[in-house]
Amino acid sequence: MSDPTTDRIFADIIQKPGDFVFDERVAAVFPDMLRRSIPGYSAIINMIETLTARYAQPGSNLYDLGCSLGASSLAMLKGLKVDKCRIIGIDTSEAMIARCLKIQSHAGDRARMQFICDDICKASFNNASVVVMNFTLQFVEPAKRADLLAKIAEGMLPGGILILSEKVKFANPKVNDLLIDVYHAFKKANGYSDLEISQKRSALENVLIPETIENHSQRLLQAGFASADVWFQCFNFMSMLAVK
Ligand code: GEK
Repeated sequence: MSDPTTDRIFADIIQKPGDFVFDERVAAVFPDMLRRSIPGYSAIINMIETLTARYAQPGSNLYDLGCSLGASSLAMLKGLKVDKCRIIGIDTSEAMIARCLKIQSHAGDRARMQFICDDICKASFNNASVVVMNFTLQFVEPAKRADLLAKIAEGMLPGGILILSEKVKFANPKVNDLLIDVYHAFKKANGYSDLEISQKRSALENVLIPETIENHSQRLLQAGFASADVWFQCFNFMSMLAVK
């Protein structure tokens, strides 16, 4: 029997293809899926710990938006060097939050962490020194992104940071095609078949809407951040640091 924590969701031909959803099947294999599908995922998680150590302010809130199983929340918890902070993870998927609560109940200083099932577009933010959106904004309807980022910026303390990681596209079609091509080679090297790669790509088509790095940085500045710069990039995946 195959390992139940290995991602085989798109391994067999799917007769009635539908949009990708964050359900129990996805939650059950999620760490394996992210590790094999996002170049640099574990490096980014490690840097969330490092950046939290540098930017978390005493008595402030730290938000993990689209927390899934709480990997970024746990990294923030590990990085915290100051007192009286709260880490608040929010995700709209009930399956993710249910599994997150089970996993993170073993995370030690549990009192500082809280996980909520909600849509981040409806949530409110205040007194925030560190906000993480690790591959979540790409799933938010494009028309709602500017308002969401402005609301986040408004809820942040001076000197606070937003870590925004996203799959991106490139304005130059040749560069775009090349980076998608090498990304697919990365997935193949991680054991995904051509069928898995193409079926997942179709399922994400209407769900994950990437934008260019320029779009992201301009919108972050308009939202009220003083600066917004890329600190990590691998192929068509990147992470930005926006300082309030
Ligand atoms: C990690 N950050 O491991 N409100 C709340 N959650 C949402 C919304 C929304 N409007 N839209 C999507 N999500 C994690 C990984 S995964 C990335 C994040 C990926 C949630 C969705 O339910 C899913 O759990 C998460 O955003 C995206 O560091 O699968 O590529």
